[in-house]
Parts: sequence; C-alpha cells; structure tokens
Amino acid sequence: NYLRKNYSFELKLSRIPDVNRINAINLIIAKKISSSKEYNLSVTNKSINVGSASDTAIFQGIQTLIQLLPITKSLPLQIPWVSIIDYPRFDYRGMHLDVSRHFFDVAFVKKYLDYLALHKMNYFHWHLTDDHGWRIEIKKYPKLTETGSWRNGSIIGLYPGTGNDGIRYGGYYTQEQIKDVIDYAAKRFITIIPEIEMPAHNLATLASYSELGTEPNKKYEVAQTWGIFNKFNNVLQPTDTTFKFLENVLTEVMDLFPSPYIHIGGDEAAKTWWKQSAVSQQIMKANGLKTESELQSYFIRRMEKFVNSKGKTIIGWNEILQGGLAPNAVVMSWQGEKGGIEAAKQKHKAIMTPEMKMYFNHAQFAKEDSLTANKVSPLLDVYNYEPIPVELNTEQAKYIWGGQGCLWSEYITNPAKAEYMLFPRLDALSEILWSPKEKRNYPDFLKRLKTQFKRYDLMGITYSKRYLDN
Ligand code: NAG
Repeated sequence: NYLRKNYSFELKLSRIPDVNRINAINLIIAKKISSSKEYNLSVTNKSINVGSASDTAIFQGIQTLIQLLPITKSLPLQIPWVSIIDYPRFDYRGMHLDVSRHFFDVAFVKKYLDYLALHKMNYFHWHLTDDHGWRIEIKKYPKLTETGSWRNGSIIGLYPGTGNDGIRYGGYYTQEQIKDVIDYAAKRFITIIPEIEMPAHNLATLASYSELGTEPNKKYEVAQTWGIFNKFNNVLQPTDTTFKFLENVLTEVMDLFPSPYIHIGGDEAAKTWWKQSAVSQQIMKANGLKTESELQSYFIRRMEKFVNSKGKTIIGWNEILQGGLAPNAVVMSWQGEKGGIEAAKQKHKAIMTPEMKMYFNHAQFAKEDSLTANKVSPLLDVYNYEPIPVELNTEQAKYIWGGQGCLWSEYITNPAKAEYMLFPRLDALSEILWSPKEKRNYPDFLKRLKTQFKRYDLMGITYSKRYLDN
C-alpha cells in the first residue's frame, strides 16, 4: 500500500513459496529460515526478494526496502543491490499515545500507526482513559462518553484558574471506529494494547458515575487542570459495585481488542482518598489489608484474576509493585528503571520506559519552540538509552521484554505538535530496540537522519528544523 500510494508505477507482487519471479518483488515464505523473527532481503538486477518464515518479518523486510528507495516520486526508482539478513534485538518495541488529555481522531491514529510500522515498531499502547476524558464507547455505560468524554477547556493550565480557555472540548471513538483502527494496525503487524486506567486517573469516570468514587455524593467534574493526581480525588472506591463496573468495561474492551495484553494503569493512586473513606477502611479490614498499598495490590490482583480468566495478561505501570505484584503481571517501568529491575528479579516481564529518557512529551531542546512539559529528554539521551539495566544478570535480563516511548498529550494539542515531539526521537528509539547494541553510533545515526528528514519532507511530516542546523 505504501508503494502504491507514494509511487505511481505498476507493482508486480508475487507470493509464491520458493520461486523467484523475474522483474517482480517476491515475498517468499521460506520454511528453511529457522527464526520467524528473521527476514532476508536481496536486490539484484533480476528481482527483489524478501523472505522469511513469518508474515511479520516479511512485512518488516518491506519496511527496509522502503528505506532503500530513493527519496523522490519520479521514475526511474533506483535502489542498491543488497543482501541483508536482519532480525530485532527486542520482542517488544512499543510506542504510546495519550488521547485523553487531547483527543486525536481516527485519521491521525492511523497515520501514527503508519509511522510506527515504518520504524518496525510492533506494539501501540493506546492510553484511552484518564481524568481529562474517556475516549472509548462502552455500550453498557453510555454516560462515560455522554459526560466523561467532554470537559470545559481545550487549552488548560497547571492550576485551577490558570490558562483555561473554557471552550467545551472532547471526543471519543465508537466501537466501530476502534475495530477499524485495530484492523488497520493488524495489517501493519502492530498489536494495539488498550489502557483502561485504575484505580486512579478516573475523574472522567467519576463525573459520569459518581457512585464509583470514595465521595459518592460529590459532583465530580472531568478534569480542567493538568498534573492533579494528589490534589483532586480521582480514585475509585474498591467496592463490589466498582469491580463489577470494571469487569463489564473490560469485557467490552477485551471483546474488541484481540491483544493478549490489557493495560490496566495502576499509576499514581494517592492513598489519601482511601485513608479518608470509611467504606475503603471497612473493605481493608474485611480483607485483612493493613495498608493502603496492600489495598492497591488487592485491587490490581482482583482485576488480574478477571483478565486472566479471559485468557489475557495484564500490564501495569510500576506502581503495581506496591504491596506485592499480581502473579502474572507485566510491569511497565516509568519512574526510572527500578520498577523494571524489581520485576525482572521477581521473574516478571518488564517494559522499560523511564520517563527521563523515554517520555517524548518532554522537551527535546533546553528551550523549546512551544509550551512543553518542563523536563528535557534530548535525542542523544534517547539514542544512548540501554534498556537492559546493569543491575541485572544474564538470566534476569531475559525478562526485559523491550522498551517503549510515551507521548502524553497535556501540551500536545494537535497532530502537527505530536509529530514534532515524536520525530526524530522515534527514529532513535526504533534503532535501539531493533539493532544490536554494538552497532550504535550516534554520528552515523545523525548522518542517516539527514536522509530520513528528506523522506519526512516528502511525506509531509512535521519535525524541528533545528535538527538541520548542524
Ligand atoms: C505522569 C503520569 C501521566 C502524565 C505524565 C506526564 C505516568 C505513568 N503517569 O505523571 O498521567 O501524563 O506523567 O509526563 O506517566
């Protein structure tokens, strides 16, 4: 599709096992290749052959072929003769997008998936719910989108009364749209991991169904300021009603998403609200839980049981380690690397996304061109990031499943800004997750990036022109 869309020539594709047709691009499922992660690509004067034991790797080989194409839309297209054998270093190569703080429509999400595919990324972490907006239609709970998807304020500041423009803002995806996006991703060999936040980051939920909160009589509102987690009560009350609600929501989510992994959040649950609630305290007592951290663990374990009963695995932010890790959980380490290290030592899979390197919502330059989170994660730091922490021995290191970049959208109000923050840090990320560690070479990367930028120009992708200065 990429070739057809971007170049106006007739494409002869053949997909015949072990037969190379002349003057064609042959995609060959070759049984003799032992690892299904590996592909080979050969370009000669007779044909272009991409071979692998798996469709996934063939698709990735095609991405390499695309990178070999000259950056022009005019014919003839000349590409070098090559013979390549290639496979990824990590099995989890992820990129995240927060669509709650600002909403991104289906058209942009599809573009985002195209960008990921081009970089051989294979997981898209879709942050669908948060304090600032609920973004997925749930048939059983219509108020989640009638009320929870909307807030007053399209551009909003850090504190109450700061910089809120008061404009009604929101949006959500219907289940039909979600299916369409999942299908689009599957065609690009990308698994979408949906995230439904719990037990905190739930103001949008509580604005819709206040009975699920620790202050059921309060008039909760969808959040209108950023960075609010310990100032506002956004925590779910751990009652049976709440668990039933979450199970019903996750049932619809799991029916939609074929992903074997479901992200259930788990981050930044301020314990104050459970401490203050007589009902929470009562639930703790009844279940023999001594601390609120144990309650957090009880919450996650209970949800894990449910998700596991549907044959799926949970992923949670590193706070799910608090009070004891649920037996089968995958840990996403964002507050530095300690969560990932701890998980690996406990023989749990871990995904590394330490915020100081892997949060692409942070500024990329000391002084940014527009309002951005007040932390800096420059390109060089992304490129130099090593996902396997030195603290782990070889056996433990096997539990580091891979890495991920995150794009939180508090200050990312539109697609062009999302691209501006994403590129070229995505290029650095994809290289560290795919290529052997020994091959890393920053000056060489920068040189190759110059070519990549020309491709981005052709594709109409926004990135900072400051990278072109040196
Ligand atoms: C954290 C929050 C997230 C927020 C982001 C901003 C996680 C797991 N949680 O405070 O909701 O958008 O940082 O960088 O990152």
